[in-house]
Amino acid sequence: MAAQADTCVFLFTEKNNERILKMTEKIKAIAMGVNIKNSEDNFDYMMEELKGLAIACDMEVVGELAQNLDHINKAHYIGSGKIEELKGLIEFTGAEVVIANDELSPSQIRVLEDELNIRVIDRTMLILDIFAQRARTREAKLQVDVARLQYLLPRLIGQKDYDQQGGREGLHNRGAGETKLELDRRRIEDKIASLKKELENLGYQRETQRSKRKKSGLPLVSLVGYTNAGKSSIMNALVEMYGSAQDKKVFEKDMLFATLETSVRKIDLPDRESFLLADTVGFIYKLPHNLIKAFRSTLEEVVDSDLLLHVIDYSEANHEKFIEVTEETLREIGADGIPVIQVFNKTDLTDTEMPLVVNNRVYLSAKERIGIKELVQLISDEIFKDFVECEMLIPYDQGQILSYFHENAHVLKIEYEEEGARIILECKESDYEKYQDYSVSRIK
Ligand SMILES: Nc1nc2c(ncn2[C@@H]2O[C@H](COP(=O)(O)OP(=O)(O)OP(=O)(O)O)[C@@H](O)[C@H]2O)c(=O)[nH]1
Ligand SMILES: [Mg+2]
Repeated sequence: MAAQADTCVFLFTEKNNERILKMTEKIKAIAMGVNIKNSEDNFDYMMEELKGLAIACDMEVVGELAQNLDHINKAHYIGSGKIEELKGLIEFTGAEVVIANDELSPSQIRVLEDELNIRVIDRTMLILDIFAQRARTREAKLQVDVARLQYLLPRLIGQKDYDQQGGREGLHNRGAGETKLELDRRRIEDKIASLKKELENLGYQRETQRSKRKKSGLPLVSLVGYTNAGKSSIMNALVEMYGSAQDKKVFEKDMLFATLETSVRKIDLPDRESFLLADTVGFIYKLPHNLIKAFRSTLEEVVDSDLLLHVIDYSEANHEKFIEVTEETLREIGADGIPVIQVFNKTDLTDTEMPLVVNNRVYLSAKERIGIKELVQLISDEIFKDFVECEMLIPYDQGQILSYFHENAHVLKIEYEEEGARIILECKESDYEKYQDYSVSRIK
């Protein structure tokens, strides 16, 4: 429980008594949302998801309030009449927090809190809190901290004047008081700057790893998709079937944002071709921009990929919308334009027969390990499509070509003969053309 109090910084206060109280009780929350007319978003799903986010942040959802509007109310998110209804609901349920389904402006929060007399938070804050709870590595923690402070900065400044009006206690004391930064804009800015600097240093290390990986010449394939779609499960299925024995499995679990860090594993296919597979953080509706920016370095793996496996929870009625959200986020990080295989996972929970391959789509079940071979075939066809299999004879005074092929191609066989090294290899079409003078025969 202690960890929970440490991590939900937006929700817990420094004041000892209250902190202990909140550690033993779940905070009661009301989920509120505005259903904008003619919007393409699936409002009901988003509200369910919002409740899921609240539960993941260890709250108890005791009520829900939805309003149909042409547009969001600029001053107080929901309409004035609805605020009265919300007050009644708060009184009836004893709720301590109201959560908005959209990101609120600092002034909207201020006005609503003034009206309602309890804390008002939003979807963005919940997502940031969950990320904070899940972050394990130094880099992930720093990235989340930067995003949270950036989110907090304008809101604390707005809050300052408001608090000076006095008379607010308990939950109204800003949770992030723990950081003791709240009334000091400069200190927050300095903190952000120093965190970014530390991140930059870590970035150099990551860069070294990346260039090492590039040197290995192995294609990089990344798993991307909505949170909880089964990306890590697919990674584990592939590692189990084609990874090396010492490769550890990655964490898979039925919860939002189980994965925050990128993990890379080497997959060796039966025909001796290999590639690197990266598991990455999941996406969600309205993933906060600050968070995407902060996670840019983690997501560089995705941007660098030769191929993306877009994993979709096919059992989820809303999956078409998830596809859109993922595609939008990929555009935002600059990973559009990379070839994609759509992996419809959890087909075991649907009526569709599997395994099934339709063009660049595969319907499978990571859980039941059905369709994994078909997926691997699709991957292999895509990443090795412009590879040539050939035989070459490299004279001994051209040692640098041989090392180039060792690093950038798959040398399948090598024999040292009098005139040079006779190799059978798979290499890129462009490399084959470049070194054609040494070619003995083209096999494929
Ligand atoms: N029925 C069924 N469940 C699956 C399948 N694949 C994954 N799951 C379950 O779905 C849940 C989420 O799986 P993960 O692999 O952790 O999902 P993820 O996409 O990595 O999620 P994040 O890391 O949160 O983005 C787990 O409870 C899995 O057991 C499948 O093929 N069928
Ligand atoms: Mg995962």
